[in-house]
Amino acid sequence: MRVLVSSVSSDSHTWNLVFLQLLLEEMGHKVTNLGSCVPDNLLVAECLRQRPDLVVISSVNGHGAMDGARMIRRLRGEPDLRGLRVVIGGKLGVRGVEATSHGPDLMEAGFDAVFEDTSGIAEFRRYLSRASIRDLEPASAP
Ligand code: B12
Repeated sequence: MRVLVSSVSSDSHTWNLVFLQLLLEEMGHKVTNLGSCVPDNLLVAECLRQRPDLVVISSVNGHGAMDGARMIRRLRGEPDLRGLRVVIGGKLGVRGVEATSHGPDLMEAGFDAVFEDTSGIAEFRRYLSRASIRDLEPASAP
């Protein structure tokens, strides 16, 4: 798959993005990494320009749930991006392991999947394997 990796607008951390890029490349995917502090409008413009198969959003500064919800609503507002697969993960709030899950709200806002830091990376790997298999299926498959 062609995968776009990005952070949200407020988040300046970068090693999370490098980690995800390496993981995805090791799994055979082609990655464009937009880096940290990506404004919503830039992400939307790059999605329209590159038409990736999957967008992976990462945030660890604690504002990911808030920034992510705003960003995905903006992205889903573009008619051409309504069907684009977009997932988010990382340390999405400021309450750490005590936090209630941000998953339901972020799914409601428009993400296809949410991978909170506490759930580890195995679930994300499984999701990627399933997503890749689906992309290989012919369009007419039942
Ligand atoms: C290095 C670091 C910094 C560096 C970043 C340098 C750089 N070039 O990236 C600097 C000093 C700049 C920094 C700044 C800040 N930081 Co900082 N930083 C860290 C630190 C020590 C390590 C982060 C790191 O690089 N980890 C290595 C990467 C590979 O791992 P990771 O980020 O944890 O990501 C993993 C998972 O989260 C997961 N993951 C992440 N994204 C995704 C996405 C998907 C889809 C999936 C499946 C998984 C996934 O996979 C990764 C690998 O396991 C952490 C504390 C810690 N020990 O984690 C704090 C930490 C992330 N920082 C924190 C904070 C608060 C800040 C600041 C806001 C501090 C401040 N008051 O200024 C600022 C951020 C400002 C901003 N605008 O964003 C907090 C966040 C708190 C929270 N979320 O509840 C942390 C957790 C420290 C703490 N315990 O309080 N930071």
